[in-house]
Amino acid sequence: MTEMLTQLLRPRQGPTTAELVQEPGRFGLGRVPSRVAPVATARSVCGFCATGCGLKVHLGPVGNALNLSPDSAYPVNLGMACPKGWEALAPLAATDRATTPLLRDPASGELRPTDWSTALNTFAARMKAVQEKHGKHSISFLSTGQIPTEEMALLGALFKFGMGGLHADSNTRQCMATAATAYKQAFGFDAPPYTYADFEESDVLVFMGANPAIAHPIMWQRVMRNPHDPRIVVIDPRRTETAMAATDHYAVAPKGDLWLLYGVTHELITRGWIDRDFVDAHTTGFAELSTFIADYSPERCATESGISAKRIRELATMIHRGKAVSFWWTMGVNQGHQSTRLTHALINLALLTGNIGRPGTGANSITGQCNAMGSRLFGNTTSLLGGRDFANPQHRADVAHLLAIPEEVIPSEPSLAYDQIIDGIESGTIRGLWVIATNPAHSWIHQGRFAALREKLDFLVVQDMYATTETARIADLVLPAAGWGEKDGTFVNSERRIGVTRKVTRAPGQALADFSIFKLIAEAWGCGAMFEAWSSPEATFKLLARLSADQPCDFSGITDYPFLQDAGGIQWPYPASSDRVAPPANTALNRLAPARPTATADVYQERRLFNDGRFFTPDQRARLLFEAPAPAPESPDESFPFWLNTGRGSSAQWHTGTRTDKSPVLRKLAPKRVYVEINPDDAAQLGIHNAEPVTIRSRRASITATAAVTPTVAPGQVFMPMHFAGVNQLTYAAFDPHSRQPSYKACAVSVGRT
Ligand SMILES: Nc1nc2c(c(=O)[nH]1)N[C@H]1C(S)=C(S)[C@@H](COP(=O)(O)OP(=O)(O)OC[C@H]3O[C@@H](n4cnc5c(=O)[nH]c(N)nc54)[C@H](O)[C@@H]3O)O[C@H]1N2
Ligand SMILES: Nc1nc2c(c(=O)[nH]1)N[C@H]1C(S)=C(S)[C@@H](COP(=O)(O)OP(=O)(O)OC[C@H]3O[C@@H](n4cnc5c(=O)[nH]c(N)nc54)[C@H](O)[C@@H]3O)O[C@H]1N2
Ligand code: SF4
Ligand SMILES: [Mo]
Repeated sequence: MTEMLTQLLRPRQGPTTAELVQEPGRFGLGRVPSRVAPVATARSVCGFCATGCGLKVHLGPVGNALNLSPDSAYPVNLGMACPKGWEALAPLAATDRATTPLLRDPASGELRPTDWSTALNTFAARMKAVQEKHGKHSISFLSTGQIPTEEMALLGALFKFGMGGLHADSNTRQCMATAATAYKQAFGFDAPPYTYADFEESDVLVFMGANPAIAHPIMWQRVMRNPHDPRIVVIDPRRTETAMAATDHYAVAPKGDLWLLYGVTHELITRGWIDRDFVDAHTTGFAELSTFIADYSPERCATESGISAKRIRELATMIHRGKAVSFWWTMGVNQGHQSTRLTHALINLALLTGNIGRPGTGANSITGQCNAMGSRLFGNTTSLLGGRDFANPQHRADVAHLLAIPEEVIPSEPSLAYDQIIDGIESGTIRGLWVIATNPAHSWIHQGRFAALREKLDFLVVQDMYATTETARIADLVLPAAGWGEKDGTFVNSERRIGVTRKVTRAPGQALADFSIFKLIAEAWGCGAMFEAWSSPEATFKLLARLSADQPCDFSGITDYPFLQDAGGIQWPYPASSDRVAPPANTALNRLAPARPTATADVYQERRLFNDGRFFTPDQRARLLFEAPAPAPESPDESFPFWLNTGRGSSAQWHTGTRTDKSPVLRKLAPKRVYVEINPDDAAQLGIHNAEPVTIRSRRASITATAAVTPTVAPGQVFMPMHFAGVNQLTYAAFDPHSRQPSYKACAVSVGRT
């Protein structure tokens, strides 16, 4: 360990971030200090959202990042970027970066700087002590969708195969668990089928519970480039920026979506507006669905969905008339008490109407974080490396063989989900927690309960870029991590495109790449030899490519980072066997031209799944799944008369703000204080004026916010952005039973003048 540590901490060429901070204005919207001219450019992908835009980072004479611009040759963003992308370098220069490990001093109770050796030895000794006292499975980690796949895979492998842990999850549970679960159940694999070209090729686009104009601005730009004069339908209780720009807004009642979609399905089936050939050849469950849906006439669905029978029929007609209809969804669907079945209701619409596998179609989950897709495939939490199943002996044997590790170290039991890990901490079965690149003390649902858990943990480790996050401040040990731009690796974006992210500047002080931290922990734990082949991010990538072979996500044809980079990123699947003559079974390799291509930017750029109607289930048929709608676990009543909806507030704010709050440019573009949007009628009735402070109460907490009186929220509803810490004190911890994703967007509150 000592040798590895010395090597990693050896002063490297180029200035440190701290030195760069001394030159104000050096980062940002294209500002290059006059005396430093870029001498080279590195191509990278953005580390915020899952759009995965290509960025060109311009480097100074000593190889350090000066500024950046969007990459016009990258097939995702075509030269565009949103404010976060333009400002991606600014958070690296923040003054509150964690620059040394910090250990809580028992005497003073304060976090104090320590050296890496002490930090690593403490990590190993205290986690092992917890395991000895409370059992192997009494330690746990909560990780992320925001570090490269190579790091995520190393973490998952280290924890489960090296440290003997079992219970681990990531913030993708808060975000993508529903889409992943629904795809697995319906398609047999977690496989979003689309490519971004579909935004431009549909003539009807249905967005449900998605606000891409704010949350995925560059995807929205792709929609705006659509030349087919499309119908754009937005299903959202709020009149969002996306809804305003759409052709049709369906202001569905909060959590009324299942009723709406069942009304539409009823209309499609009773009118015979379905693609019977496709349904018969490629799906199962149609007879059962037809029987079930008979009870869901548009008239019956109107009351609960808040949408008139006439408009339900109009939506069915639009879908029927569309030549290429695509269905897109994000958190308004994934975060709900019945979210998996709601996702299936959308997937059913695509399957019933044969809108899948062709340009401009699909049942398409939009991903949130830059590498949520990598986390889903290689996090080694819910599924075994490469989208495999821990319970399947053959899968365990394959992984053991490929990694040259004993089969016995691979657990066969499933891990607890995030909320169950939290329950485990509450009940005392989980005593050691390691939090990597997520900030649950702000983002997890029902914070009051989360805060109380700190007392129950024997050891809390937080590995983050900043020592100031809500979670880092309550840790026993803080491990300082390098961030995006300070390390190499790959991300998998929303359309399954694997892209390379590059180290373009040095991490400050003694902060290390998460990859290096995991390697050092493996050494300190005594299992370093198991990860010898994982010698660098790129070596790990090659290992993962081999691990992906013969899986639906097979990318074994990608040889190395330069190949990937030259190609402008590559969407999986890209099997070695495609070599690269014919499309592999099960997939459509659209626009694939030459028989023996080289990896150039105009080859292999767009592909979608399922053009042959063959899915990844054992019988290759997709499943039509459904369930009767159930009321939300908490809904407004006399004492708490409003629905509280939460989500993204502005395109300049990222989640808990640890990164975006560090950019002066982004701070200017974002609201300063927590606010609550309330309808003018409700405000008038309560005597509330715009911009005055109000108190929001739920059964769990009460917080003060600034009133934003606006007709974009319907009467009886209020909306708060998730970027401010108090919001999750109000939320109610309900979960979808299949995906265990929290229902962040529906609880009951009261609003009153402060
Ligand atoms: N600027 C910015 N961009 C981001 C992020 C960020 O923090 N900031 N985060 C990224 C991540 S991780 C994610 S997951 C995505 C999230 O992207 P989105 O899901 O698009 O964003 P949200 O605002 O969370 O939720 C979308 C919409 O769901 C609606 N909604 C609420 N309840 C319901 C309901 O019952 N039915 C329906 N149909 N709609 C409902 C809300 O009104 C909201 O407009 O954004 C990504 N992009
Ligand atoms: N009320 C409400 N709550 C929500 C939501 C909602 O819609 N409403 N949305 C949910 C969703 S979809 C999501 S995805 C979550 C997001 O919730 P979080 O994941 O908790 O939010 P982030 O602020 O992105 O936290 C990421 C942390 O990782 C750190 N970090 C960044 N890069 C690196 C790195 O390379 N290495 C390390 N070690 N650390 C790094 C950052 O500093 C930050 O502290 O919030 C969820 N919470
Ligand atoms: S849209 Fe997403 S990936 Fe593109 S620049 Fe903005 S944050 Fe980055
Ligand atoms: Mo997310």
